[in-house]
Amino acid sequence: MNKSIKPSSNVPVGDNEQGNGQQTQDSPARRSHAAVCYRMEPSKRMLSHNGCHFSHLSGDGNHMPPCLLCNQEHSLVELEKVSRVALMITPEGSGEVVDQAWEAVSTIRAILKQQPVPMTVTSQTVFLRRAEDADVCRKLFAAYFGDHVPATNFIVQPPCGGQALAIEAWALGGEGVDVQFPQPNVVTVAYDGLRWTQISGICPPPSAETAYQQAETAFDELAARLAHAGASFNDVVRTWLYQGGITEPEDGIERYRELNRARTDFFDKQESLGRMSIQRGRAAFYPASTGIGMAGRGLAVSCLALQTQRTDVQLQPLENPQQVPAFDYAKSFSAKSPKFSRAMAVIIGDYVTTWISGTASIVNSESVYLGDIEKQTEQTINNIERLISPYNFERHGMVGAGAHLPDLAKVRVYVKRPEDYEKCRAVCERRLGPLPTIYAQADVCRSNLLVEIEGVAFSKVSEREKSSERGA
Ligand code: 3EB
Repeated sequence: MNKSIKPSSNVPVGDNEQGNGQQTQDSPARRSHAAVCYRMEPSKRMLSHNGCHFSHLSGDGNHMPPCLLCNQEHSLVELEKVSRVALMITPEGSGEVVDQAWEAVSTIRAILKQQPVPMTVTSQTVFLRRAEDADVCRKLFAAYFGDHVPATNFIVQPPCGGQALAIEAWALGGEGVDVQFPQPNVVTVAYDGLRWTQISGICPPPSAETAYQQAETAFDELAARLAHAGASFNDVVRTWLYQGGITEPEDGIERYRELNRARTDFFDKQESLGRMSIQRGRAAFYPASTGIGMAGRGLAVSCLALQTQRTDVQLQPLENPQQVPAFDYAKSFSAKSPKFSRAMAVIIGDYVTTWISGTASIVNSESVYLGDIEKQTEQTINNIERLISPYNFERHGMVGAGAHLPDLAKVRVYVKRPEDYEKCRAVCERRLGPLPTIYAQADVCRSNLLVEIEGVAFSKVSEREKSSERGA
């Protein structure tokens, strides 16, 4: 526990105080600006030790004027000495692309500025309405971030609200955090004996023509960058694969099936080179993943790896008891099955981070509730709830761990048909409560799936279970 990273509960937030612990409270310069300087409240504050919520700081919580910048949603996660912010930013949506991008970046900046410790944006995913708009965003990021551009994935998935873009950004800061930018689109984060590597924006060149070649080239490039960063596929906990024309045939075979064939071949090759051990204990160990469509015919991939020597760190892939593991899907779905786990739990001491793969309305191996967006959304959320439940963790041998829907820090909701957005969102809001979310239009890898949801949950190993373990 470290006091300096926690928002001080004794800072009054009134009409003329911003309550930003980063600066001295009584600085005259700040006072003169305070009237236009509003705190943007997090949607969620998670794992906080002091139980201090901004709603306490702002009295009855209703003094807050409407946000001056974007429609912003963010979660604050405090993991002992390190704080993370997950930001899901959707601009208001009317201006030029560059204006919307500035609006989003300014909002991210304002939210990070109000944190009590300096924060670094390590990765971002930019959901674009049009592929051509990536260049404008790239220039803006270069100007704003300089040598520290986060690992960035541009994906052509129009935000459902009609905006030119939306941005998911992850930032962190705190005592002993070391962030490096060794190569473009490669960011490493080290603290407390943990080393995370985020690699993004791997887009095969146009010379990689077929879906198979694109996937092969992208995975090879990921492996090369991992190696450059001193890591390997053995350390990868999460992958994201955005594929243009995912359900379109190519020489008579669906592009997603070709991607699965290339991924299987790649993992086999990595294993034969000793860079990946797929069989760990009695179970298969595949990263959690999202495999989803985007506009165009390209492919964009990213991954997250974790390296550590710590003995109190455990990686646990999770399967859903109500779903056939994707890697065991029958050949009728894909000649080479999709090699991913339903989720990856990363247990660090008492803290559990659960990366939830893209999850859809699938029971056993079958898509269910065909044509019904509301029921598909419900089933998808039920699948997530069951997947991350303490019961499911226990089934995987981890007693006292597990999470519930309120432990989600953010989700992305991929909606296939724009006209389903409002209905889908109503179900999500009812089931998930206030939660930073981006809704984007994307084809799901089976043409009968209308929605897919991915997310991250943060939870703690229960004290009761630990003490009973100690007592045993
Ligand atoms: C499914 O359950 C839906 O190919 O990496 C979800 C998550 C899906 C990841 C992937 C595919 C992938 O089969 C599709």
